[in-house]
Amino acid sequence: MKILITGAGGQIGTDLLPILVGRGDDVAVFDLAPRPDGCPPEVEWVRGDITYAEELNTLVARFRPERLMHLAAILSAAGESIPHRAYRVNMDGTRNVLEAARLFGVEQVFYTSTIAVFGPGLEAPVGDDVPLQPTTMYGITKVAGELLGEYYQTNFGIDFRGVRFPGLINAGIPGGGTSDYALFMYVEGVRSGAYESFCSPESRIPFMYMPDAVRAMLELMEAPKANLGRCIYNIAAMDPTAQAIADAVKARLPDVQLTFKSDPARQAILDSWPDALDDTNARNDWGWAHQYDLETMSDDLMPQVRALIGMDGGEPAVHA
Ligand code: AKB
Repeated sequence: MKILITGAGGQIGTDLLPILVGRGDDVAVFDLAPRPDGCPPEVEWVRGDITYAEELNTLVARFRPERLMHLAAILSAAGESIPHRAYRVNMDGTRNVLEAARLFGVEQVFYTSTIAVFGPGLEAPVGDDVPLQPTTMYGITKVAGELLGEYYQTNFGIDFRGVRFPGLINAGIPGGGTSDYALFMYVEGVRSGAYESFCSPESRIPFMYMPDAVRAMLELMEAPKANLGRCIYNIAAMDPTAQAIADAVKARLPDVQLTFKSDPARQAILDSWPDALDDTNARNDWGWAHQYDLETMSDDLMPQVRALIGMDGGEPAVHA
């Protein structure tokens, strides 16, 4: 399968690329960032700006992907500090991807949506079909992307599908999200023995371990269209408080100092998101089932973080 991925230099792409290459896909990447160390040599890496349609179109016209996975986006915390850029990247970027798919006959566009499409005051667990009233630029642009993709499916026959990701955790450094405190507890905990989370210990949002997140993308991508009752699905795995995550880290790193100092801006973003998601539709339509909870994730993740930082004595990969 020929697959073009936008924004694959970020947190998801780092784990996704080797899996796609490993299963025999022919993969190209379109990203503003340079090719990172460790990118599989089979992947064609093209640097370009998603807000310029011509740059993307040139690659799509040449590579002729059957699928386009659209990961490029500015996340929630970064989006609040540069809202106009977030609007441009997330809105124009998504339109350019869908338009490239229409112009060059790409069969499927996979969209990475987020819990940030939801706004405050929803009773958990929050289902797929509640009113979407986000209060961040990131959330607003992701709602628009969901709707635009459905428009392209209805009017131009593009097979548009995607998931609303919770906060994602892996052994790396994420780029500009508000859910990042969870990952930093593991990475900074190992690297420097201490981390001060920018939220209150009671903060609770949905989270998912990256191997589950990548598997969700692959399973939904391959699911028969006839089974899918909708384009965009909530998916869920765990919904620990920040304190519960700190406890899981401390159980594996007893000397670590994990403290909390709530930053009003980032706390407000977290408080606007749901505590937990209802992912019944994903489970019923395409058999979604998470494998990792907080404990099994922590057992699997901690040795990877140690290998990345402690034993190598190196710095973790920084994703744009
Ligand atoms: C963020 O924190 O902005 C992202 C997300 C929840 O979509 N990780």
